[in-house]
Amino acid sequence: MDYQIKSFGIYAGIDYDEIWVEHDGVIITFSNFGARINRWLVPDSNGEQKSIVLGFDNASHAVEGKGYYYGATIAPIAGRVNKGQFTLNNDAYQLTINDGKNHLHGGHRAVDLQKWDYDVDLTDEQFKVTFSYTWPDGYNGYPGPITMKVIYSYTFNHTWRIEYVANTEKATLFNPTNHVYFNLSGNNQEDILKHSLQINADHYLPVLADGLPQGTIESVTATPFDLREAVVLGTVLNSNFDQVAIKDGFDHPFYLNESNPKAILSLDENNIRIECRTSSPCIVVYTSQVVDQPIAIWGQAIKKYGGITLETQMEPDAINHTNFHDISLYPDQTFHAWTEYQLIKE
Ligand code: FUC
Repeated sequence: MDYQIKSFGIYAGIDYDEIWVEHDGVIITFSNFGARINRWLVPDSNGEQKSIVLGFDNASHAVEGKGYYYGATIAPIAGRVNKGQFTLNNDAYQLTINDGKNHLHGGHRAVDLQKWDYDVDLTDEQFKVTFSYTWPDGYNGYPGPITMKVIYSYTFNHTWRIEYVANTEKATLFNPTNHVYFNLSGNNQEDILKHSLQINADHYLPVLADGLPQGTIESVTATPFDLREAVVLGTVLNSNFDQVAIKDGFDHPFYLNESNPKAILSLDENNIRIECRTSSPCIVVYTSQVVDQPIAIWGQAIKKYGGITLETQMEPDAINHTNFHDISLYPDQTFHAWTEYQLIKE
């Protein structure tokens, strides 16, 4: 295993890095612009390196495509908060509004567009990079400051592991995720409809048209959300089941069962799969159906269903639903969560 630090370009007078980690013919890259995964390059049958995740050419390209959050760390809260409002310890808070009438993914210029400090560490067993960022008290309405670490490692068996560690000086909310989009064909011109997805979940959360959870936890049985056996995405994404139709695909939290792996995304024709393990109770699956901001990936225009996310987290808008997990973080606590995506190519 080896690594190199290359430029990720300059944006608004600040320069950013992309760390290229190579192991066994596979390359995975991370940038300090948003503590993001940016490429995961796997050789195809002709030996050509193709990225199985969507990413950006450089920092200004990431700003151009910021609404897609490719590979970025999302914090303090992933997903939407209803009208950006919540009450914690009888104090009412108002977060900034950046998605219709709601708050989304930490608000304007959240951690996805910030420069993180980092340290790298390479041993015989693994590569590790620790990204650190302090969210200022009151930024986008969140109490803080919140000190965050996102620790990525890449191991000899091609597992990309994410660990989140956070502390706060004032009672706040914390529910981060990573917004990686997979396309296992390595060709973003090919949609993900031929991919199969298995999710070890008996329940899912129905959403409203604007993406907020309705608040109920429903059984997947006899719905397109029953992915307990692997399902080819093309057979479910065009379903006229109301919860698929309302979002033109998946943009839904799945409520995970205990045993790992929680999810397996595969593309049989390329003999490739990703197994996802996590300590988090939910995976939000988003099938990249909204492509209203025309940008290119690796020089080619993005397409509808050009990628799929497996966002591990607690429920979106959890603070406003008593039946969802507690996402509060207090000064005497340390937040911990982990997720692994393992690449398996036969
Ligand atoms: C996901 C979705 C949203 C949004 C965004 C890019 O997390 O829940 O609907 O479009 O990503």
